[in-house]
Amino acid sequence: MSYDDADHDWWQHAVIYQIYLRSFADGNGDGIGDLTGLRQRLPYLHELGVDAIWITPWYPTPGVDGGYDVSDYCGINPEYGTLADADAVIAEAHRLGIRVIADLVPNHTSDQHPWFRRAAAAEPGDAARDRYWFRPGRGERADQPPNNWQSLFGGPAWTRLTPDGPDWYLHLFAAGQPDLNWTDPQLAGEFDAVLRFWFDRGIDGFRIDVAHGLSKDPQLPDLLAEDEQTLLGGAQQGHPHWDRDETIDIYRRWRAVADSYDPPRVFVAEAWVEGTERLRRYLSPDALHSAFNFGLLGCPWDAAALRREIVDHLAGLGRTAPATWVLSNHDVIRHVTRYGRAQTSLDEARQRYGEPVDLDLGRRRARAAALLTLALPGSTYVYQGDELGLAEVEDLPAAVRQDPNASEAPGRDGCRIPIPWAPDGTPSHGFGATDRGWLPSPPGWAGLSVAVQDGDPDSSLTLYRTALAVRRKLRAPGDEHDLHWFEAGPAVLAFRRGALGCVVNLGAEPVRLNAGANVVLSSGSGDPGVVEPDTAAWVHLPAGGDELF
Ligand code: TEU
Ligand code: CA
Repeated sequence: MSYDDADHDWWQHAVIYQIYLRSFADGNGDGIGDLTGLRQRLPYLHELGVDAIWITPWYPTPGVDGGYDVSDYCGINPEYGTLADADAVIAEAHRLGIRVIADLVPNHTSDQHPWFRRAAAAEPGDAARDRYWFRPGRGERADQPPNNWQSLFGGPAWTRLTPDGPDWYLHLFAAGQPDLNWTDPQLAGEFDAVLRFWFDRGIDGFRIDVAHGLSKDPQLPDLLAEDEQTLLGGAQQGHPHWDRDETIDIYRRWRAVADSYDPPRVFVAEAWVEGTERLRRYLSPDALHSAFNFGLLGCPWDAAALRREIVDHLAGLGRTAPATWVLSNHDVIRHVTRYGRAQTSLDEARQRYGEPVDLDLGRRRARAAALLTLALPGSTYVYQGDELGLAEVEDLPAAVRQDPNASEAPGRDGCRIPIPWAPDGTPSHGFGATDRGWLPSPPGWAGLSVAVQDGDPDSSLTLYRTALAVRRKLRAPGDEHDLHWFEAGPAVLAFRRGALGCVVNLGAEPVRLNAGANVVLSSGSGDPGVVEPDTAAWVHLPAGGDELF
């Protein structure tokens, strides 16, 4: 299989698999995932049937925030390999028909990036300083932060450059991640060169980290009220550091670069903004192609709530951009665990971390959710391990945890555990040749490993493989914006996208399908004509039929 180079719209209907590189596959046995490991496992992704992979940051980094602290945008972290290894991954992925999306981190660099070192060494007032946000502290001794902004990882968003000097620098994330100043006249050109560097190497697009954060109000005013200090500050017009209109001008410039390539390269924005209306501002034929929709991350397992999310997202986007669907990623509690605890929001899921959880129920619902999101119009993201039904690992000892994010204690390590490949008796279940990975694996994960699930008709892996194959087969051009709902009671989601009908039962009673319904896939087991509670079924509806019930 290979893809069609002339299909410039592939991103409108793609299934994109997120590679958390450090935890995917270890090629040299040092316990850390790497590019050789990824290349060796590309056939697995080919067999899974994904259209593209998004690889989390692979650049040189001190590793303060899992590589989201970049010290060289045009290199490869030696732990992960070399530029030649990256080239080999890109070439081999393309040979297998898989497109490659890299991760761009334009909101901040590492404090070890030469730009920051140069800026920090320069005198106040020197032009080198303009690349970041330096300000004198408040108070007579300048020992108070310049304003009241808070880091997303906890504490003030400012760190003093030297213990006694007047100047502080801004970091909306860790202190090792100083925020870039996008009003610096040279910076845009620097990033154009970074885009070209990777596009020239053949990558198909970029995921843009913190895409809602690049521009700041140059006055750096205090946030007014406690409630403005939230991540989703975009509800207020003119938030001083989130979701500002100037940011979109940066993306217009990037789009011109992406469009100058053949085939054109694409962008997906990680923009945490308030609602699809605001997200839409980023999306247009002269700005970004698509953006993650995080609506499902906090959505409870509830038919009305899910339907509202789906309807609002599709209506909010109109035809400006394809819908996107995300159930999990490397920043949030895995959805097997969220659904097993029946949380009603992402915040609640975080508050209930470590509480008793029904993982059988969570897995049952996660299987149904997979069929739901893979049937919807648009593109769907699968986070590595979703296809195996992995749950959050919540009992990691504090001593092995690495995530600096103190505001989401105990951090995000529990969704970043190495992938279990085979029950080979090693503690990391075949992840690498060494005893254990950079984070320890639960002993029980041997039974969830790829080799165990491979070929088992009831496994989560088999469900995903079959679903992706059916999705590919039944898709027709034009399906991207097509969704037709059927009314089947308050606890049931039933809809058709082109020739694919989907019924999800979120209630307590079984739902019987029409006797003639051609059920092609079920997330449950037993009679395919009955959709049991917490399961979903796919029905082939040729010629847009409606014979579901
Ligand atoms: O995340 C952006 C971000 O806002 C995160 O704080 C996220 O909202 C939070 O973890 C949700 O639980 C991106 C990356 O995905 C994340 O891994 C990085 O830590 C962050 O940027 C800084 O680069
Ligand atoms: Ca390795």
